[in-house]
Amino acid sequence: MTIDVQAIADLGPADRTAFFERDAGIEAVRGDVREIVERVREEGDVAVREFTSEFDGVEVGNLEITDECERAYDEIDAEIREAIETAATNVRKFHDAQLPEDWREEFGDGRTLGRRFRPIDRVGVYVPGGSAAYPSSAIMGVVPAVVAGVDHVSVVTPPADDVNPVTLAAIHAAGADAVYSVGGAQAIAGLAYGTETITRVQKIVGPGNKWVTAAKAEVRGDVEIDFLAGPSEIVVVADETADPDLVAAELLAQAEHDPNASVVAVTADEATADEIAAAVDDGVDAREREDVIREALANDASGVLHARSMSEAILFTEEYAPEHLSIIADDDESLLDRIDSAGSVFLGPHTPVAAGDYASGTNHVLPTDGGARVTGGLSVETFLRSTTVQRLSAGGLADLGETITTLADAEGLEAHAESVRTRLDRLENDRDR
Ligand code: HSO
Ligand code: ZN
Repeated sequence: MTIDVQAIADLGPADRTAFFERDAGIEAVRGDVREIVERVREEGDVAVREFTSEFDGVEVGNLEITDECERAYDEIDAEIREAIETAATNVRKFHDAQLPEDWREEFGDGRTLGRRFRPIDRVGVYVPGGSAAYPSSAIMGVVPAVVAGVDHVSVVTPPADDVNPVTLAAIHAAGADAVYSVGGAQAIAGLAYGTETITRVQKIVGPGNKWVTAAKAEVRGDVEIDFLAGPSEIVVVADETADPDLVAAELLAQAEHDPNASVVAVTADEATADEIAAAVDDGVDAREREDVIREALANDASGVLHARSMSEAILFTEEYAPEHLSIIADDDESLLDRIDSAGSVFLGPHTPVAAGDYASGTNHVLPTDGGARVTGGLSVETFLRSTTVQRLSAGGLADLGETITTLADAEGLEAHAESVRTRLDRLENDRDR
């Protein structure tokens, strides 16, 4: 079997750690990454060029390639251009729907409170290159920033002798303001601290390999980041009505991303588990990226699991907190009601994860490694900051005055209390006059 079939009840501590404490392997490169980041911070473009030559084997001409992206857009195959536009339009519409309205509301006599949303000024989006060059990730990173109203969206993407023109075209279509031909930790450092060429940004988003991810961890604190995204993950929750071939297709699809991908199917029916594993076995040979897929299927964090009940399957899923959750079961909605931790959910037999990966409109930059326990994926909010706004009327202050002064006195912050009493005294004098 290319994928293990196991009972959840039989999982030992090591199995549970493999499933629940997935590790993107970034710690091992933290030391090297720190050096790269420091050098780019101190030496700017010179260091960027040197690292690009060392790691990508490319002597870059112009670091900025914004115009090249526009040219690539004009020159690529019309059919691909159209697909990019359709995907970008759908992603734009879904993210448009997320734009929050500023609001103010009366919360008691004379106490008006509200929230206001403003875009971050300058953000950077990492778009992977190399064997994992994803034009779709350009759309997923850039479009929400544009929708949020970010003033300056920079994109970094690694150079190569044969950079995929479709990636460059997608970066242009998504609406990036500036594009730089640099990847890896040096790109993250360039965005975080700025160089002669690269504009310093306030927040960096987007997926990348372990060097990129380690660099994001390194610069966090000096600059905001979205989250640390590792290899792809999926959990498919299936019941006995699910077509095993479709479940297998979902596992094979996410497995082709990365030898370290974690792909799991979980079902309460042992026969279904066996059928899914057999379908994976049958399907793997015909896949172009068979080698990557086989490694991912053999990962300790991959498997077909059978539970004693759907409740046990749900508990497993909740503890795993997958990046992608597919539910192919009769009562999918009620199963979903019992799950809180998942990055993006795909319901029913006609909803492949690939729909969200490319074109339905939802974002595919999602938390991995259990990040879904505390955060969602990229959204318009990723690129907004909120401000609270308030106004008290004279009556509103009079109502609240004693509560404030009592707490301020209790904290020993007499000047705080006084800032209120002064006002209350004035109000009283005004009334006496
Ligand atoms: N499934 C990936 C995103 C992607 N899929 C890009 C295809 N292209 C996120 O884990
Ligand atoms: Zn994918």
